[in-house]
Amino acid sequence: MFSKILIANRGEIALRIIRACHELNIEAVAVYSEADKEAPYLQLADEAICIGPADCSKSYLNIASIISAAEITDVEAIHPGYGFLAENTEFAQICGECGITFIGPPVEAMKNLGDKVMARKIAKQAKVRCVPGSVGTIEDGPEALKLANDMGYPVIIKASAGGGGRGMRIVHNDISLRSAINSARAEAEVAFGNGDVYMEKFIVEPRHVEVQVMADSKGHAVHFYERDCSIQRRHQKMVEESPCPILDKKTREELCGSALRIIKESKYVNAATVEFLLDKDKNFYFIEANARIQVEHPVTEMVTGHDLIKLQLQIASGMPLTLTQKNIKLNGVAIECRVNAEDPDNNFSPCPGRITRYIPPGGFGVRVDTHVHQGWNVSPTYDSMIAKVIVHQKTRTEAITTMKRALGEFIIEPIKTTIPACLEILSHNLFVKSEVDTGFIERNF
Ligand code: MV4
Repeated sequence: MFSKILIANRGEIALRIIRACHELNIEAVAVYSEADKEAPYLQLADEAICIGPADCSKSYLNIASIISAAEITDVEAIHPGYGFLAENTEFAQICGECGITFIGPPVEAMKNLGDKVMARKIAKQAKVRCVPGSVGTIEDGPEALKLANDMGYPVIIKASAGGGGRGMRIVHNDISLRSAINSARAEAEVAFGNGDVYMEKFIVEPRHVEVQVMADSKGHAVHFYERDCSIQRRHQKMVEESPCPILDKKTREELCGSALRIIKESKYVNAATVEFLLDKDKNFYFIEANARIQVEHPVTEMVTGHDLIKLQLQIASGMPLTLTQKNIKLNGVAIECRVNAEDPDNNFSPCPGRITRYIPPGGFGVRVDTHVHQGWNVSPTYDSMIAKVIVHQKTRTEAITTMKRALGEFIIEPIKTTIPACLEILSHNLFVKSEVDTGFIERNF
């Protein structure tokens, strides 16, 4: 096992990783920007190093600065958390060249899954159903027109290097197809430096269901069941839960088995999330895979009882998974609500500022993952997510009750947060019945 690692991230996930390190007797080196120098989790770290100014490109995204910090502190590995450099193949490669273990997948697997056209090919080789669509990339010519007509509109154009909703165009007819392809291409070129796009049949009002998997370097892989992340607004998830409340046992087995086949086919190591769309008839289709730990990983931890960050550290250090699939059982229901410093009455615009009163919830079945505290100044420079409230109960009904109770207790003043919006979602009868899809927020709020 490692004796010392560096955490190339900030906020709640940096604190989450520090805690896992300490339970494994690993020294944790934190890095921070000038804007985060007062963060109390830096005191919990065994060492803390300033890596630059508030601006992310000069600190948390500054590869040279982070590698320097790792060299100076003589760490064996770097955990990238989520966001920032977590899926940056150049960073993972440089870590390797410097003799530092990147706590994540091998560069090759990361490149293959990061390229969505390649990921579709891998999924097909693994005999996993993808959304019907183009075999590879498409041009704005007659072939695209023919494919769209063969499948029938609507279709969706996606950037091969994209993800999370950027560089996508929904197309309803022949007339707008060419311009959609060209504008998606242009947007992808600017955003990702790669203009490749592909086409899929547009699945109307799907649920977003994702499978947590973990693979070791010996070729052994297990899944930790699925999360339903359908409650999202403009591609930002707001409420996540595990398990997906509408899956039957057989579909769940097929879904999780499919995710594992993709992971094995791509020679993947460490934590991954395999994303699927679930249509009205409960058919699932692979869409993409994320090569990182995700924000919503705690719901999976609560229902399976396994610490995913510890497993990441063990696997990255070369240890084999001692877990077998039959040791991973679903127990109860977990729900997570993201608390963002945003104003729901003002189009969810960021609402930074100093927190003068802060009282977090607690009690039976409640977990709060956060780095904030009374007196903390929420910076406008970073992501607006400031806390995650996770509840775990025997049934979904009880989980909703506990979450409403916990969010009701949570005092964060004077900044505006998404707590009232989450409470509205939890009280909505369609959410209670779980008759939701990815358009739920836009249609109902
Ligand atoms: C889709 C889709 C429907 N059909 N693909 C959104 C983020 C990215 N991970 C994939 N996404 C989607 N892919 C097919 N074939 C619906 C979404 C989607 C969405 C699309 C447009 C506008 C809002 C959306 C919200 C959630 C999901």
